[in-house]
Amino acid sequence: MAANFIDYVKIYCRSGKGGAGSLHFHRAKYVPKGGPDGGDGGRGGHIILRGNRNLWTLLHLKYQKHIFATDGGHGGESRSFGKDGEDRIIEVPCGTVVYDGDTGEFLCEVKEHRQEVILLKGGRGGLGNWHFRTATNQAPRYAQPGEPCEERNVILQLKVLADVGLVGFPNAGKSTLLSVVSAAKPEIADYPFTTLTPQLGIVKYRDEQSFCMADIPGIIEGAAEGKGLGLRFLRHIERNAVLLFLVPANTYDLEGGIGTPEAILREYEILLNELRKYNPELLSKARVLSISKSDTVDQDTLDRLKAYFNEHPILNEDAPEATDEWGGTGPARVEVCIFSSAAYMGIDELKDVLWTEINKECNQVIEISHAPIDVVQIERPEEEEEDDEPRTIYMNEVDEEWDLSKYRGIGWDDLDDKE
Ligand SMILES: Nc1nc2c(ncn2[C@@H]2O[C@H](COP(=O)(O)OP(=O)(O)OP(=O)(O)O)[C@@H](O)[C@H]2O)c(=O)[nH]1
Ligand SMILES: [Mg+2]
Repeated sequence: MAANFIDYVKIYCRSGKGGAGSLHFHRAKYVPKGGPDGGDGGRGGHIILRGNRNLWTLLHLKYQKHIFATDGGHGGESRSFGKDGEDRIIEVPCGTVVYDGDTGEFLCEVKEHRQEVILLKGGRGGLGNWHFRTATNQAPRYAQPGEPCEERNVILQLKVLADVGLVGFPNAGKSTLLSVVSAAKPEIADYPFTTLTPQLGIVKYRDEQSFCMADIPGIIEGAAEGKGLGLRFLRHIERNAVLLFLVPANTYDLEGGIGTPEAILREYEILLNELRKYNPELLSKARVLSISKSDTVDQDTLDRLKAYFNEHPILNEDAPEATDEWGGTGPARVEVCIFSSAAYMGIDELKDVLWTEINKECNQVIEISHAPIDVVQIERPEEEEEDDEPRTIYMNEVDEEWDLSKYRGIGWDDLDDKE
């Protein structure tokens, strides 16, 4: 499964050259000085991207390194036009963003089914000499050449379009939630980083309504610096209307113990911080904080948590101002839900809250600017695979993490000295 989820490809594309206009004079028996009759060249083929909602990944482009459109044909005698070059249409899933492969600059994006975007324009064909005839120059001895083609490396990145994105530490129960509310069958296990690639699920809601939920790999503190799986997958929640934060109820805090509001808020803040480092615009999205695995703590703890968050509502200062029940405006409130996927408790309430948030007018706009990407730093999944030769670590190699000198003076060294 993991190998089939391709959300990054780099392709070298070239549109077609325009055909040259023809330089030709009409010739026929008994027609002296037949005059210019060179026809125009044809247009070169475009490279076009077309959205296709039946595609979910860029897998079909993984092994396609070059895409070339054909050139336009040259113009001919008797004012005949050259043939237009054939366009090349690249089918991509909705939500594909295109960057320049050399500079990382954002070029365009395809969001809707059947939406077509011309990525590279084919050159226009040149005009034949027939166009240049004038009263004073009845025999123009020139015609236009065709326009050159365009060529560039492009990077296609998929940013899936879901309504709700799950954000949480590894093992928070994200995949379990997705498997309970939708028909998706993500891998679930009690070790961190079970989910390695984003998963999507369609959540059925009451009368025939549904919304889409995206489960992405867990985030840990320092993800922005590349720890864990890094922030590579965060782009998949860039366009979600609502972010659902998951913090397990049995989160441990050294001071307070298990399941205290402080422990939960601390984890929530770490997650927020990582999102901020990735793209501060993510913070302006509607958020819901959910406390998962509620079956792992006793009822008293849950009651205490509920009471605490009722008294101390969490506010989302970055979101657009929300209107409250009394008509006033203020920072949007982050709803807090408590649920357990294992015991199926609180799931329906959670869906209610999500549905309300998705349909709020202020959350409808999910436009986000696509920052240029760093083409040098960017990870290339297919190249990483080749590079996993086991590395031997030799004892005399001084690695900072293995630097034993800092342990000198404790334990063995003391013994050695004495001997
Ligand atoms: N008791 C209890 N256990 C749960 C609940 N939800 C998930 N778990 C367990 O928590 C562990 C991790 O669950 P996952 O759904 O794989 O967690 P995840 O957030 O997807 O983790 P990663 O994919 O590694 O980021 C599994 O062993 C689940 O069985 C719950 O509601 N109650
Ligand atoms: Mg998972």
